[in-house]
Parts: sequence; structure tokens; C-alpha cells
Amino acid sequence: MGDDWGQPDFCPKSSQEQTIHVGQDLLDMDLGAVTKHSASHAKPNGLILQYGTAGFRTKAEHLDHVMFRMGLLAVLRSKQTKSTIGVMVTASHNPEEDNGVKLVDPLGEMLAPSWEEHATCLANAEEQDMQRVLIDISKKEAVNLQQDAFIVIGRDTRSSSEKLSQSVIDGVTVLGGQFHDYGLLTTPQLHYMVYCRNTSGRYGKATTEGYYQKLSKAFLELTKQASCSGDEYRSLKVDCANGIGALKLREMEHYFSQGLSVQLFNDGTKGKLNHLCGADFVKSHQKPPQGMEMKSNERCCSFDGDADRIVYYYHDAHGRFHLVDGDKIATLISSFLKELLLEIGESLNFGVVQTAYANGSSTRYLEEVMKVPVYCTKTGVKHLHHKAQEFDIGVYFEANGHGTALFSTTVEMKIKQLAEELEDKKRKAAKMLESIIDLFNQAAGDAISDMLVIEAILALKGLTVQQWDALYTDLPNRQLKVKVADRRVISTTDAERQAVTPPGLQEAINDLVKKYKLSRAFVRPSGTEDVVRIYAEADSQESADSLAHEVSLAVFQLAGGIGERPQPGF
Ligand code: NG1
Ligand code: ZN
Repeated sequence: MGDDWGQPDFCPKSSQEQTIHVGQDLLDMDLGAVTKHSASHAKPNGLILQYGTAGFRTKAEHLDHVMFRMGLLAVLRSKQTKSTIGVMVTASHNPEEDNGVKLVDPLGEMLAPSWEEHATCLANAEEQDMQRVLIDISKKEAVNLQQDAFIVIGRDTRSSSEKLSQSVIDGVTVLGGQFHDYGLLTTPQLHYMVYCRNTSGRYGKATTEGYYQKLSKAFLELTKQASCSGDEYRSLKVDCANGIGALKLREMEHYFSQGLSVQLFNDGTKGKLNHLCGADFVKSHQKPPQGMEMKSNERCCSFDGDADRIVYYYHDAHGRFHLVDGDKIATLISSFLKELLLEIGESLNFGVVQTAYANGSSTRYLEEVMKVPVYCTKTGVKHLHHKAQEFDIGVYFEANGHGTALFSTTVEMKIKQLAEELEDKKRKAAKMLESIIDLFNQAAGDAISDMLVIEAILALKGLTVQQWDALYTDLPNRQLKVKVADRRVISTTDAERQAVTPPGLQEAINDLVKKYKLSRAFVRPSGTEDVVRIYAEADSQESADSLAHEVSLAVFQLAGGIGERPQPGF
């Protein structure tokens, strides 16, 4: 997303020129009250925001009106779907000064694309157009305004989050919606709550207690089957990015402490949120977070600021840092699930979903060694999630550590049945599968749930982090950012692997890629920052760095770079 100051060009203009005929049910919406309350959540003049990869995200001080309006929108969405809708106030791995908001759809999924457009429209409407936009949305989506609405709200630990979530509540109540404010939650916990509430508790109990119990029970069921019980496998250092993950992991740890002991770092007691720590820092700088004491070969992991991403890492005996990212997590999980399926003699439709950022070695390993079909989607978990839903079992991960596994209802039922019917080794495998299904957060990628899944698999397989890391060797890679006047000049195709505009850019990238061995490069406009992202990989770090730099120069030149020309060196 990122922000912009100028004229909105997102909303259809047609209805501005039309006379609006308002039906009686639309008048049931207390538009007068909306206007009155909206005035106390005024939109900064000329500010334009877009509902991007992860909702709205920008400086917290610019978000009050967006929060109020997302409260309104959540009520309309809830009325339309006749379901509970979630609103999460967070800016994930962004700096402490930022904040953001996203809506969670009935099955814990990201908001449907047509509603993302409504969100953008509503957020950018001038005060005098608010009523019209609300009526437009209600008409277009055939919202029955008589329907009840229920909204659940969660927030991260940012100092701005509490006040902003109050603005959401203001929006919800002014349209007559009921709500439950969970207060501090990780993003995936809020997704879980929404999912539980809309499936009449079948997925679990919609409380933090219910979440802790469901996951811990599944984790302990699994790990009690592990033959190696040495401490070596059962303690883990966790960098919590000074965020919500620390609070929630503290609350939860005694539920699973029989199976795993966690040592928390960057727990928010001193450091600043996401500053020199957290999953995003570790992944993008390829170095350990500040404030973590790492001994050689010790297994460590980092959450991001809202605990929906996780990456692992360790120092080897020579002090070299090794990152074990989302691609390796997907590989570990896939191989474990495939083994269990083989054991119980079931061949199911199994697929792995990645994005263009997945390391080339991981794709090759999955396809050629593990013989698993791999699919590539656009960046942003909603794309991966939707693709993964097409399979009986779909595992999806972004390289940055955001992901989970999804199991179709039919598969879940079948596994439950097999766990009762089968005997001996097969029964054991089916039981394990049953527990691991419960351990995944199927509503969204979840650092806590993924951590427990990984820890269980490592314990069951008797694998060290080094052995896991040795599954394949990552191709050296580099990610860079370039500032341009308007990043929308870059459009892409083929799951963002090819640039369509500006003219000449893809040709330039193709020529540069040809200069290096085992190389690949692509560029795309970020959905969360006002930058163009560059990705390059090649046979050596030097080549990957050099290719990334050359591509960034091409972007700077052909896509309207601003500020200083990109310099070599990192
Ligand atoms: P953008 O800023 O669109 O690249 C980043 C991540 C996404 C996703 C979103 C939401 C990379 C390269 N991009 O999106 O994968 O996680 O943030 O948090 O990691
Ligand atoms: Zn996050």
C-alpha cells in the first residue's frame, strides 16, 4: 500500500453524477449519526490510501478516519455474509510509528477482493461523500440492513493501537453492530477467533484459552510419540520482535512446557518493536537479531511484530549464520505429511504453493526430489491461501516465513476415520496426522502454531536444525528496494515474474540475467511500502548482489527513480 497525497482515482465516479434513489431499508442506516461521528474522525485533506497486500498500512497518525470507516465497512460485510467479521489493528513488521488495519472474512480468510475495493473507496471518500459511498456499497452488494452484525476486534502492542481500535468500535456501533473486543491478540489468533465463531465452535473455542488448549493438546499428543527425548530437541530460543508474540507465548508456554521449553528474547520489556529484530529483519538482513544470545548449533527462531511469520536460524561451529526460511519450513512440513500419507497408504491430491521469492533450490528440491507439484502465485498470503484450498492437502509458505497447511473437510474426516479403523503402524501414522491437522492454524499463517508444528516434526524425526537445513542448499540471493515517483508504472504478469510495463524493463532484466549463472531476477511494486522490490539469485553471493544492483539501476532509469541513484554494496 503506502500512501499518497493527491486526487483519488479508485472509486467509480458514475454514481456521483446520478441522483441517488434510496430505498426504505437504506434509510434504516442512521446516516445522520454516521456523518456526525465521522466528523470526529476527520480524514486528512487529500490523503489517499489503498487496501493493499495486508490491508491499510501507513503512519499511525494518519489512520484514525480509516479505522472508523473500517468499523462501518465491517458491519456491512457482516450483514451481507450473515457472519462474524474480524478487524485487526496492526502493521505487522513495520516500524513502531506505523499502524494498519485489515478485515477478516468469515472463514478466517483475508477480505474478498471486491470488498477490498469498497474499503479503498470508503477510506478515500471526502466527508460529504461518505453517505453516498455507504449507500453504493450496500446496494452493489445487496446488503440486507435489517440483518444483525457482529464484529470481533484485536490489536497488536503498538502504542497507537488501543486508540485506533476504539475508532473501529465507534464505526461499528454507529451502524448498530454488536462487537467483542479481544484487546491484545496476535493476528492469527484473531483469524482463529473468527473461524471458530462462524463454524459454531467446530474448529475450536473462540477464546485465547481455547486456542492455547487446542494447539497444546495436539502438540503434546504428537511429541509423546517421539522416541528421542533428549533436551537437545526440546528447548528453543525465540526472538519475539518486541511484539505481541512475547505476551501470548508467555501466556501459553505452561500449556505445552512438558514438550518444549522456550526462552524468550526481545520480549518488549526494553527494546523497540521490530527494531533490529524480528523475522523480517532476520530474513532481509540474513543475520541474527540484536539481543539474542546464540551458542553454536543452537536452534533459534524469530517471530514478526504480529506473530504471523516465523523463520529459524543457527550459528554453525565456525560462527557462520544459517537462515532456515519459509521455503525450508514448507519442505520440512511437506516431507513429513507425505511420509505419513505413504505410511497409511493414502495417495491424496497434495500441492505446495510458493511465490516468486521462493529460493530456486527449494522449488527444484520439492519438484525433483520430493516429486511434489509446486505452484507459484502472486505475493500476498491471500493468493497462496486460495491456491492451497484447491488441494486435499495444500502447504503454502512465503519465503519470509508466512504460511500454513490446509486440509479439505473430506480429508479431515477420512483421517479421523482411519485413525479409528487402521491398526498398528498405520493407525499410529493416522493418529499423528489427526493431531498435526489440529496443530495447524488453518485460518492463517501463525508463528506460534508453525513453531509447534516444526518442533514436533524435528522431535519425531530426531532431526537437528543442521540436518533440516542440509535438505538442500539455498541459491545465494539478494533483495533490494528502489524508490520511484509512482510505483504503479510497474505492472507484472506470470505471478509477478515478468514486468509488462514500463516498456523495455523486462528486456533489460533478461539481458542482465544472461550474464550470470543459475540466475533469476524480477521486480514488482510493493503492496505495503512505497518502493519497488528487486529480487535476484545466482550461483554466488557476489553474482546475486551484482545482478540485483544492475537490475535496480535499470528500474531507476526506466521506471522513474527518485533520489539518489542506487549504489553498489549493501
Ligand atoms: P510487499 O510489500 O507487497 O512485498 C510484504 C511481503 C509479502 C507479505 C506482505 C504482507 C516480501 C517480499 N513481501 O509485501 O510477502 O508478507 O508484506 O505482510 O516478503
Ligand atoms: Zn505479520
